[in-house]
Amino acid sequence: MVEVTIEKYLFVPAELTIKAGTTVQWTNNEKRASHSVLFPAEGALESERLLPGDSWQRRFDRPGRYPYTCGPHPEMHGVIIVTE
Ligand SMILES: [Cu+2]
Repeated sequence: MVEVTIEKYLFVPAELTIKAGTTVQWTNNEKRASHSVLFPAEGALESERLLPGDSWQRRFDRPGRYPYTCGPHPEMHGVIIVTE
């Protein structure tokens, strides 16, 4: 499993390359703000709202480029790049 943290309205790291079959876990490390993880290109697949301390996981089985944002904060951006 690989970790992405959410802090100061940023996904850290914003760009992450993983191998197919890897699970990514997003954890909200904010003190107050809640966020989500939203994949607009995939039927707007979205996590539940993550309160501070909450985590959400997604496993990536297919190689490709998976850009995402945050539902309530569309200015936040990240991308998962999945390789063979
Ligand atoms: Cu957000």
